[in-house]
Amino acid sequence: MSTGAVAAVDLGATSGRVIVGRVGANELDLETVGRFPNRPVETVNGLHWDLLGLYRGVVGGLTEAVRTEPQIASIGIDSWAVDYGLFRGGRMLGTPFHYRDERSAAGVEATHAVVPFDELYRRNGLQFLPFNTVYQLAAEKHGGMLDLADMMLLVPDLIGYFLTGESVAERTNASTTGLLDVSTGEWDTELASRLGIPTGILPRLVGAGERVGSLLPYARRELGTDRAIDVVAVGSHDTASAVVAVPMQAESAAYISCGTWGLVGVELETPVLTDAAREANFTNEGGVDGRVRFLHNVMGLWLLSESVRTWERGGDTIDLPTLLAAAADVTAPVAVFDANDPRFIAPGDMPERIAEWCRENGAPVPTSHAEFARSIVESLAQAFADAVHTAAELSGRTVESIHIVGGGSLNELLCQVTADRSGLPVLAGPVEATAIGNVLVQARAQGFVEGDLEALRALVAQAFAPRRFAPRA
Ligand code: LFR
Repeated sequence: MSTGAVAAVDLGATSGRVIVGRVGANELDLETVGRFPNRPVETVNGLHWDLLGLYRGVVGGLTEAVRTEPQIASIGIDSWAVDYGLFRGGRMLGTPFHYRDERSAAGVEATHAVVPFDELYRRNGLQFLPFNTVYQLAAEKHGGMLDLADMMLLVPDLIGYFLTGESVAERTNASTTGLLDVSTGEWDTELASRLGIPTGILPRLVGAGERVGSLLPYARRELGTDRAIDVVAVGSHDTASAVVAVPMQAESAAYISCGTWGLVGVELETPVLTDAAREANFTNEGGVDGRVRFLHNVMGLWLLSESVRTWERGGDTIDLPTLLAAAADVTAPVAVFDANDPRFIAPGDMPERIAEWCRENGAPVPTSHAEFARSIVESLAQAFADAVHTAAELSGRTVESIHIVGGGSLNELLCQVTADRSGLPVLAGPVEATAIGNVLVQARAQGFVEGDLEALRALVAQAFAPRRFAPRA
């Protein structure tokens, strides 16, 4: 085995980045070479992702990647889940919608009228989220777009298609559509047909580690390279890549991948499809190497970022570290609200919605930015702790520690309060778990490292030793 370099493209809900990873048997090193904002756009028909703007950012970042490391062996792409572009004859039909667009509500009703939720759960194992692809497609049907399309590509696969011309659906992300059979891991074409979704739009499935294709000539010119660099499928659902890089002992640990969302769960070998799991709204998403990500979506740092956005729109300037320090100093009792309340999904005035929840539930309404921030942190930590305990109960696992990775692992108050509220030690980091998971799966495909996920996680633990937060009495 020799050391080599790969490029990871990681698209998040607020920003995208391109990272060069250098990996060898005892080496794991990351260098961020590109960063660009992801700014959703609201137009007359709803909330969209600026897909071409994102693609421009990807191309810029990859240009820098090949300049920094001309011999990169491959490129891997991950992003948030569920969202997609529709195509006809290779041409994108319109601008992809953002999962927070409220049009999917109508799709939920239409879908459940044909296939009730408990049957859906038996077939796809997914928690109910109003924006699961299957509901969004039902809304497209209503708009007539679905009949025009001959191909659907999830966001990371769509970027890969622009680079290589190859259309595939990577399995971890395909598992979030609601159209993948949880038992076989193949498209559930019977379900799709019953829902009026043309099965011809579903691309060929590929697994993490498989080669997708190589850069098209135009893309090589754009990137300033004459090498036909391969695009390799990674855990293209960002959470799947993040879980690869959690430095945990999977049999006794829970993980929280905390960014915009807090994805809280355990890694299993087989799905849990019980009534109790369905009622607790736990999902069985596909992991790398056929593992199961048994988890629940908690609202995450979105509550904080959307509050900050509201205050800034109102003319205030917010410095996040200062706000969190002030939140840590709050001594007044603050409300612990239900962070999972659906009223917090759509963009908007988050502080007002939190205040509204408090008034409805007889809880103290926060009176300052610091109190709001503290209330958000306490509420997230409580929801995290509850989800960890539920995951353990539903899966029969004994959980002895909680790993927090992603942006939330830098939030010391959140890590400490999660330890306090769960009564379990919290191990924080790495912050760039998603990019690391993306890099490692490519590095393994290239032969720079070998072994199962445990071997990859050992490498992560060695390169990025987690920080420990012990629960306080
Ligand atoms: C996290 C994430 C979650 C998914 C949500 C919407 O970035 O991918 O796993 O439920 O975004 O796609």
